[in-house]
Amino acid sequence: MVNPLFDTIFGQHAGSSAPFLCLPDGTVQTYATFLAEAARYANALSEKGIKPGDRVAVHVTKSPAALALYVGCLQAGAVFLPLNTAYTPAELEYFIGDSAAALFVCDPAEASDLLLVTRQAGCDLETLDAAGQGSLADLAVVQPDSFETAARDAEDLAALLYTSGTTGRSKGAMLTQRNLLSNAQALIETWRFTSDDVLLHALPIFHAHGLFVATNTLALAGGSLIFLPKFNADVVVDRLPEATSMMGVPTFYTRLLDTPAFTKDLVAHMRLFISGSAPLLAETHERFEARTGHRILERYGMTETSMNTSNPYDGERRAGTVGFPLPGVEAKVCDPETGAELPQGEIGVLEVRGPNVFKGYWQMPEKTAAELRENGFFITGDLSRIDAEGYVHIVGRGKDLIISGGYNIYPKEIELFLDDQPGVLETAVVGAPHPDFGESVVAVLVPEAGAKIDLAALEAAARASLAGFKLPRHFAIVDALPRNTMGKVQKNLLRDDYAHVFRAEAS
Ligand code: MCA
Ligand code: AMP
Repeated sequence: MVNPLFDTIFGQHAGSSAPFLCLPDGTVQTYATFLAEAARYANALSEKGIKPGDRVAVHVTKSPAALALYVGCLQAGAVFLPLNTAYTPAELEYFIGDSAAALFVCDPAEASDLLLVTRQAGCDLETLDAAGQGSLADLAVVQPDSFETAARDAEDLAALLYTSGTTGRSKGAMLTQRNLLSNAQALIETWRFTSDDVLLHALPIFHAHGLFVATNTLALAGGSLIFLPKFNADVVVDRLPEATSMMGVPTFYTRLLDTPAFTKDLVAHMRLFISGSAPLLAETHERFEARTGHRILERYGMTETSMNTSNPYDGERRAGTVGFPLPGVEAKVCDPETGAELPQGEIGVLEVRGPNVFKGYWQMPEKTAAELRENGFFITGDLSRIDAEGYVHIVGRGKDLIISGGYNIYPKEIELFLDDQPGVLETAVVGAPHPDFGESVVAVLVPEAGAKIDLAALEAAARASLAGFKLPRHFAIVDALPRNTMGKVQKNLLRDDYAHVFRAEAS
């Protein structure tokens, strides 16, 4: 096989008239139509001088053309680097520079803001909008609709996905062909996807969940996607009758439960609902079953590893657990200090090993060495316990991380930004339970002596620099932060103090 990932997942469908993308306007793209467009993008990339191994950074709205660009990158052997559409130009500058991307593709509306940044980084800029129009689309439309697939090895990089770090600097997780292909194969086997499946796809395609878990898996199975631009509960309710299955973050499920038209009859025909990216409350699991008769199947993964564990398809889907290691994946619970495996039932840091585990962080050998052991085990930073029957429970996080609506937010990044604002002496950022997003961001600020913090100005500055989902939704101004005898901020106390701020807002 020339290019294992492309050939096995997508290339196998060349010329197939089976449906692949069912679009909001009711039209359907067959695999053949979609692959012809992907090949035109591969030709366009090649004409731009993109060679196998070059990074192509993509900051575009979800659309069939954006997905064709992803598959075109795979066929051309380029390394696909998707970026959250909420990122601001200030945030994008780091990713373009750090990855040394050869090409940056963005919406035409933001091209002028990013032209200088890309020029300085020696990176080309092309555009693609939500309707599939733009300079890259113009180049692609005149290309042949077949492409000689670039040869790639299983260990070659297929994608570079940035994931924030506890120090505030994002790290590029290097994902190989083997990582992505092995995970899609394990998921088909575990979740029983076939060519009869129609997956309701309302996730973004700039993260592992929507791009790899949903898209690669369904394409490998030869199934189709109801490909929606974003999650909207009313639209999802309209389209669910055509679906056999759905994947989502917990917020999707809580929002559906708040929608009266989401009834047992509406989903009686469904085969499978899957949740991940953030903890699904046992209460949501139970409410969902009471409403629909379906037990949501919860699974657990990370950008660095794709999926690691899943509740069983046939056996008991246990609320509050993430199930068993996937085929080919090993999981063990270790002492956070020594790394020694702990006796069964004890709480420690989960470590995982398997063909799904990434190759390391892009140009960060120290960080790679700190998190990826020489024996292949990756230290997830998630606190877990494995019960007597082998179910993995994620009981907390050893890392300072907030997960809001399935997006990861690293407090350090927000603190570094807020510390720099006028009148601010120091800050602590913590997560608090949120009825819609699961968790949301609280910023606790200490003013400089004699200074008054202008919260409106600070919020405006934050909005200009940080993606909207990272913005604190509650600010508190205090005289001092609680510290232990070592001088370390006691975030656990702050989490307790502010645990009710969003609950109070909701009531
Ligand atoms: C949007 N906003 C948010 C979030 N999303 N605020 C906090 N947390 C969020 N997740 C803000 C926007 O900045 C905006 O604020 C306002 O909400 C409305 O924006 P809109 O885009 O309309 O929001 P929405 O449609 O309500 O989006 C919520 C959502 C979305 C549907 C839950 O965030 C989503 O699709 N999340 C999925 C994330 C995901 O795919 N994660 C997978 C990561 P303002 O009005 O102030 O401007 S991969 C991963 O974690 C691993 C591998 C795994 O295991 O899967
Ligand atoms: P990301 O960096 O976006 O890949 O996020 C990965 C993190 O999301 C993991 O390390 C976990 O902390 C969290 N996560 C993903 N799935 C689950 C789940 N089902 N339950 C609890 N936490 C989860």
